[in-house]
Amino acid sequence: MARKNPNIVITGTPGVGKTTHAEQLARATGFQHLSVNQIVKDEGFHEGKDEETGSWIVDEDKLLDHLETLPLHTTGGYILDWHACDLFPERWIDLVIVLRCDSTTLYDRLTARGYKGKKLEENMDSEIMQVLLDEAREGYKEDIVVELRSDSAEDVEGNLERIEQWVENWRKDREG
Ligand code: DAT
Repeated sequence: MARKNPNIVITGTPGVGKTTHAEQLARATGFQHLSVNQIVKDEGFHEGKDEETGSWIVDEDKLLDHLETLPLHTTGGYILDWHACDLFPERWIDLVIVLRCDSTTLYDRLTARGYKGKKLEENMDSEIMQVLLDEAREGYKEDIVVELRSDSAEDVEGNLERIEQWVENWRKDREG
C-alpha cells in the first residue's frame, strides 16, 4: 500500500538537537514523533545500562518488533528520533536528516546535560568523526540523506522550513 505521508528519520550525536527539531516538526506537520530512546526506556527494550558510559544496551530485536506493529510502513507520517539509524528498514524511510553541531557548542550542551568522562569523550569523538552521517550514507540511498547544521535557533527555524517544504513536495509528487 502506498503511504499517504512520508516517514522521516532525525538522527545525529546526542545533543545536536534531534528532540528540538522532531517536536517542532511534529507540531507543524501533525506527524507522530517517535522518541526511540524513550520507547526503549518505557517498554524495557534493553538489557540494562553500559556501566562505563551509562547508555542503554538496546535489545534491537524487541525494538524492531514493536516498531513493526505501528502503521509506519502503511500510513506513514512518523518522525523517528534516535542517535542511530541503521536499524530502520530502508523501505520504511523517505528522508534521513542528520543534524550536525559545532564541537564547542556540543561540548557545552553535553556538559550542561551532565555528561562527563568516557560518555562525554565518546560522543564528542562521534560528532567530530561524523559517525552518524557515515552510518546514514551507508544505510540509505544518497539522495534521501540530508546533513543540516544545528548550532543556533536560526538554524532550527531554517531547517524546519526546509523540511516542511520537502514534505509538501513529497505529497504533491504523489498526488499527480
Ligand atoms: P538531542 O535530542 O539530539 O539529544 P536536544 O534537542 O535535546 O538534542 O538538544 C539538546 C540541547 O541543546 C537542548 O537544551 C536544546 C539545545 N539545542 C538543540 N539544538 C539547538 C540549536 N540549533 N540552537 C540552540 N540550541 C539548541
